[in-house]
Amino acid sequence: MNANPQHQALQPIQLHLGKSVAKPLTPSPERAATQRWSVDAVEALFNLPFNDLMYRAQQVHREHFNANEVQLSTLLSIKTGGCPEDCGYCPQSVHHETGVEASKMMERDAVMDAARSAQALGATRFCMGAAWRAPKDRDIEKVADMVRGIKSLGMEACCTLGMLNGEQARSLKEAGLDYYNHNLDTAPETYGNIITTRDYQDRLDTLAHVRDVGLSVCSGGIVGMGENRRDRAGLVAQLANLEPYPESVPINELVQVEGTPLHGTEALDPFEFVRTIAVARITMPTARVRLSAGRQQMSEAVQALCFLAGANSIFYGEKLLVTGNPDADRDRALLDKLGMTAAL
Ligand code: SAM
Ligand code: DTB
Ligand code: SF4
Repeated sequence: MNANPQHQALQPIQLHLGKSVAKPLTPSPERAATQRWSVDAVEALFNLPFNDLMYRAQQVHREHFNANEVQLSTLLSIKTGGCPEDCGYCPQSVHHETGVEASKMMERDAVMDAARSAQALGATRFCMGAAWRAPKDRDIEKVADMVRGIKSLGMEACCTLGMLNGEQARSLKEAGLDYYNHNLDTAPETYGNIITTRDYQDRLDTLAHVRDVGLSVCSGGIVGMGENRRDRAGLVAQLANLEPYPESVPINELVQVEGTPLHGTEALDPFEFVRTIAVARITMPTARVRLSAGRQQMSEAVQALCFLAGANSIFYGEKLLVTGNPDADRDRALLDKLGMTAAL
């Protein structure tokens, strides 16, 4: 037996899941034995000396992936602004004066042009985002048509449209959608400080609908919103304890937009961001961990540390939804410098 309590805390523990956790339809065999992580165990990972944490993350990463490959996803905002939700980080909420105008849903042809350009630049996944609390059924029909278009190009398709019911999730699945993105964003305890127009259980319910119809799950969160390390551990534990855990885990650093309540929040120490990536990698070994929003403000050295910590996906293309992202040629130059290649 290990006498060091920290080492004991590093072992995931097996527990039965409560009602509130999304259930899988048919977990793949390697995911069937998902282990439950206590917040203490995840926090103990965060508390490791930096080099030990990086070593452990690299070991896990190399067991499951080519450590020199990164998956490229391109985002497109197909319906921007005017969102009735009050998420404190988001420039697209009607509750905040950010100068983002509400616009109508894009036409299918324009979406297809954007997808073809993304594919020509090397993206393999195309993610369509909409500033909705929850789509209407007629919105789903239009988006399903876009999904069929993306699939006809041979790309992976992902959508992030807000809360879904089971029927809507099924329509998207039938159209060929691969992934649905729906972030838990923060720990359950801090959710009410950031968003008041919905609760954590709403997020878990949508994730359960998405799983139930056999869609792959993309779910992660935002760090740098003034939370503490325990809160970050709480977010990662929630994600890792979904059964099965998400196939894609976007870790966003808050992009501070003037006019949002979180503008002016003290910036997160870059090493803490890298630690979050490493802890996500260790607790969700086969997931694509995506170094997501915040790269425009991030040095190349910190991005390289994120790859070392197990990030193996990025948002690729000059724009996220409404804010900027590094240009594609800058990203290709960075990957070249690091001897990394795009996953096919
Ligand atoms: N409306 C849908 C929803 O909230 O689920 C989909 C679009 S919403 C913009 C998708 C995600 O973008 C959010 O869950 C959040 O993680 C991320 N996001 C929004 N604003 C952000 C910001 N300023 N910085 C970092 N991530 C942000
Ligand atoms: C995710 O986790 N991050 C993306 C995507 N999923 C939809 C969005 C980031 C948004 C950053 C601020 C903006 O441009 O609106
Ligand atoms: Fe709306 Fe999504 Fe922005 Fe929240 S994060 S305000 S739900 S677009």
